[in-house]
Amino acid sequence: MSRKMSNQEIARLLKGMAAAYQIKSDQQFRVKAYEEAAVSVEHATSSVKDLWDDGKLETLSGVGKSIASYLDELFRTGKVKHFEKVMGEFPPAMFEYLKIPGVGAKTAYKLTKELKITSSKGAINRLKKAAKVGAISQIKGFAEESEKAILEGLGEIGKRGKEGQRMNLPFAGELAKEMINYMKQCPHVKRIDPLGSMRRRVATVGDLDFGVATKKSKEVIEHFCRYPKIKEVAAAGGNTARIVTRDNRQIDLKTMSPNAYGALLQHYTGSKQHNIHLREIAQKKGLSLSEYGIKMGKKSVKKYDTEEKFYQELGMDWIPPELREDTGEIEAAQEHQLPKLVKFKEIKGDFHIHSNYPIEPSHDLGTASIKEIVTKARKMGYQYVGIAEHNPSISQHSDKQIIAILKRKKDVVEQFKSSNKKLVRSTYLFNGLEIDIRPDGSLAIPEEGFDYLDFAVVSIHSSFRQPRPKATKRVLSGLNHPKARILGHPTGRMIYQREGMEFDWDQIFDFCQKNNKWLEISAWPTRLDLPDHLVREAVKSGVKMVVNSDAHQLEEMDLMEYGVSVARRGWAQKKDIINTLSYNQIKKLLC
Ligand code: DGT
Ligand code: CA
Ligand code: CA
Ligand code: ZN
Repeated sequence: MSRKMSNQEIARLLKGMAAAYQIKSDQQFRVKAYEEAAVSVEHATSSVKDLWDDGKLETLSGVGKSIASYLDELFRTGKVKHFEKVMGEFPPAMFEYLKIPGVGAKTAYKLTKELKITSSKGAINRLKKAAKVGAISQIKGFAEESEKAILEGLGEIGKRGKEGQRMNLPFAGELAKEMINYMKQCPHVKRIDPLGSMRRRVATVGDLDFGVATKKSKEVIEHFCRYPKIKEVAAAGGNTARIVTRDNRQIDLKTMSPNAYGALLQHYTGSKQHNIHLREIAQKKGLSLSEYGIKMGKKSVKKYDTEEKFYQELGMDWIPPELREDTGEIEAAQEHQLPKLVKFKEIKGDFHIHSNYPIEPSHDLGTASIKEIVTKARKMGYQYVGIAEHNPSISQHSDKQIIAILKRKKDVVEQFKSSNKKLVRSTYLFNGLEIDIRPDGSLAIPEEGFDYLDFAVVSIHSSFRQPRPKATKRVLSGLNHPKARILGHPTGRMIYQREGMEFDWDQIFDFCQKNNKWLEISAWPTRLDLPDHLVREAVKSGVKMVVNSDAHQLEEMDLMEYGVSVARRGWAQKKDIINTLSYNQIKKLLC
């Protein structure tokens, strides 16, 4: 196959199969199997193709044997004969319409039939036109509301881009904080927690979910439905409500009395796969699980105020939400072998901050001064901070000029340190640089320039499409310089914009481990790179990582917490993360 299929594309294919079966016949078990496989692929923390490469397709818990064999065919040959046969019976436009939020199999099919649209090319545009002239509400069984819904859905497609409207974790996190602050104004809210993918700190979040412990469900729900940024209440009643905000973000909220809150937390944190596995374990013990608690045979439901007690009842330790993806955490909890995950408060510094020092780079400069950065770092409780601006642009400077710029920057830093002794004694300043690894593996500053640096972050910012062996060599060559300690945003992925580069990770891990090089976990919202599944591989290989904010503005230093989330989802402990070391330990490693 010429190009790697993304999980999203594979999931779409599987959803297409589910839809085809739904219309073709009433084989509900097939529909369900494909739908479950699609969800499992969509939520997978690794690339499915990578799993297949490693012979680990079976670790995807929602993918059964027969679908796995079809995926095998897909990766080997680029297509699946059986899929083509089943889906080939339907107009290709139908599968385009399935991408519209709120449009299911039957509606999609009916639209193609009634509007006589078959080709997938231009299918969406033709549907838009039809909706605008009111042709959809003329279809039997379609009301004006469905026309409006489809128009809305179509509008969303545009905004979502190709990949769907999931939010980046840091964005969702800030939204969640706003909601929590708002909900806390209601005196009946005893406790509020983000649930679902937000609580699991997945790199992208579909919708926000919250749980509230309260004895006054009605009042809490009412308060929720009065959220100032609301566009509409999509549903409300009993102990649950769903709203849509003016910027089209869906938020779910569920309430529970405090004495049963533990089960609610557990149930709606998910993941779905984690919960399915837990349910199987419970069933074997004759227990059934729900958001209300645990039912023992014919007895009434037992309630749990905390999640710890809930998990304990099932014979296991409490599992940090970040690990709840059914990738071995349940087994580890049963054996009391869960890792002690790294915490945000253990982070003692940040090595990737762009200051506004006029270094004349070809990429973007930061906006904060060195003094602002060090002061902010101190406020955050850091023992040290590293500035790492982009290197001076090589197209606009001679080697001599670059050396002069770097020398001047070092002088400025030294001067700053001597005139701010007290500040620097509490939060030490390292003078670094983020240097491009050029396509041939060379670094974008002359050798003499390194004399004026404490350390370098080396990163790829161009030519992302090199073949794997060449890309691997490029990285190893870039990391080879003694001052190059950190590989910045290693895969170069941009969430929903660019897939990560493909390297021979074993070689890179091995090199880093032997030469004391550190892989960055960038907290930058569209990067979150290394991605969590690679963090986990790195941990297994004994590679050290460093969590950095890559801040270009002062407030962005606060993104650090999301980088730590990525580390935690990768099962990283304090010992795996280099910037949990104290200043004295770090100093020895850097000099
Ligand atoms: P997202 O929103 O796509 O990023 O992913 P989640 O994991 O937040 O999924 P969501 O919002 O559909 O549901 C929240 C959690 O609730 C999910 O992780 C598992 C749990 N859950 C328990 N029972 C159900 C159920 O019947 N349906 C769904 N969709 N989720 C359930
Ligand atoms: Ca959610
Ligand atoms: Ca939800
Ligand atoms: Zn960069």
